[in-house]
Amino acid sequence: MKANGKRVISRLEEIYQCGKKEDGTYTRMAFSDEDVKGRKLFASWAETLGMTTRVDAAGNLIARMDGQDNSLPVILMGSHLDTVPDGGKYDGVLGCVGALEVCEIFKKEGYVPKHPLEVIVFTDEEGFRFGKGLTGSSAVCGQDAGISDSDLDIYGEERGKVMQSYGITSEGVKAAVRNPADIHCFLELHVEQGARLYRTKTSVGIVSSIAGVNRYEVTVTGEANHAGSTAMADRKDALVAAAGFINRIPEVTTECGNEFTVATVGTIKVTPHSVNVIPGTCTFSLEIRDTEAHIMSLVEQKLQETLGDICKKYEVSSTFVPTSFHDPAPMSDWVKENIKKAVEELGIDYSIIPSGAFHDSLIMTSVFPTAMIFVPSENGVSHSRYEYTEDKDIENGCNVLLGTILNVDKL
Ligand code: HGY
Ligand code: MN
Ligand code: MN
Repeated sequence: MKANGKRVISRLEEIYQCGKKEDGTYTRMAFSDEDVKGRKLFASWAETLGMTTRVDAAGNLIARMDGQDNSLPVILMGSHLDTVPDGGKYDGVLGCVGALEVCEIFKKEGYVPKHPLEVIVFTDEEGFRFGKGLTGSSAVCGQDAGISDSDLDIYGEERGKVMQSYGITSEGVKAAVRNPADIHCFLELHVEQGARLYRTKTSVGIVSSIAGVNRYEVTVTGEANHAGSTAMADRKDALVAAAGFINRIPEVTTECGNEFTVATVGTIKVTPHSVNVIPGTCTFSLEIRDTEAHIMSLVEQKLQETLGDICKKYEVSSTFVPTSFHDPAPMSDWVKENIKKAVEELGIDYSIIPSGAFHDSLIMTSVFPTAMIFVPSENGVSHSRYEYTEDKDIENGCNVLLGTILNVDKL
């Protein structure tokens, strides 16, 4: 049995087109019309295969194929269809389309697995709309998704209203929790989004662990004042102090971390936000990621100290508020072993690598045996319209997923 690479690639393109927007980007923001369109298309493919589809209480779209013994726990595969703004063709979509391909091959070959199979399209993995993602996987794992109907998105719209497009509520998502005994394992095929496989010309990555991610909201408070009549020596400019701190982040992170340690300021706003007023406050996001929790703590501590020193120098004050925490997450040994077996059977070269990006698997691995298969991203580019993975790598990834499902189905 072999995956049909052409079919997978044409489906990636079809889902991509669902994200086409008037501004020229291809964006499927969670809960948007484009996202809903993509999910409908995906559900129609599954239904054509004779799979049953349902949307759970967290808005996860689930397509199911019966096994020989439906009392056995489900083999779950999938990823997400939502994108970042001006995103690429592969991030998330490959894991959904690749999982459907496994089901399609089984159907066409008349092969009925022992376990029932489910393909899951998780709700709002990216989280850029409300600043918090992994919503669907958190709910499935019985973890607090940290959402409320009164949350405001980047356009000032309320979450409760926005999520109506999926027919879900913030309180209701909890009902999507799954029993660990009901799921045999979870597999996610994904593009690497980094450059390790590409640079080493390696076809497949077996993910060892997913970097943890801690987020904070930092606010520097100075004094708003007249931009013309306040002498430089008299200013308490919140933005200048914040810029001084942000400028130090790369150095501090590199000093206490390793090659996987990263820290990023991704959003920033000042008040009162006027050309002729010295910024009185500057609020920005800070994110720290690493594969080891103690390094994340050390970076946090050093950055807090640096912020304190800089604020003292500029005579301003600051707050440093944690907004979300996810520890680094190892993948399941036995599921990884079955990926390795599949790769070796296929004679494909591979390496074992960590994931710097997070995925729904970061959450899933806390409850269900979980592992990830990576394929190369050209030049390591992702979260961008320039994201690209070669056709042969897409096909390899789908075949490795297929081989792994055959292996885990025997257990
Ligand atoms: O941000 C992440 O790592 C994920 O790709 N959403
Ligand atoms: Mn992404
Ligand atoms: Mn993704």
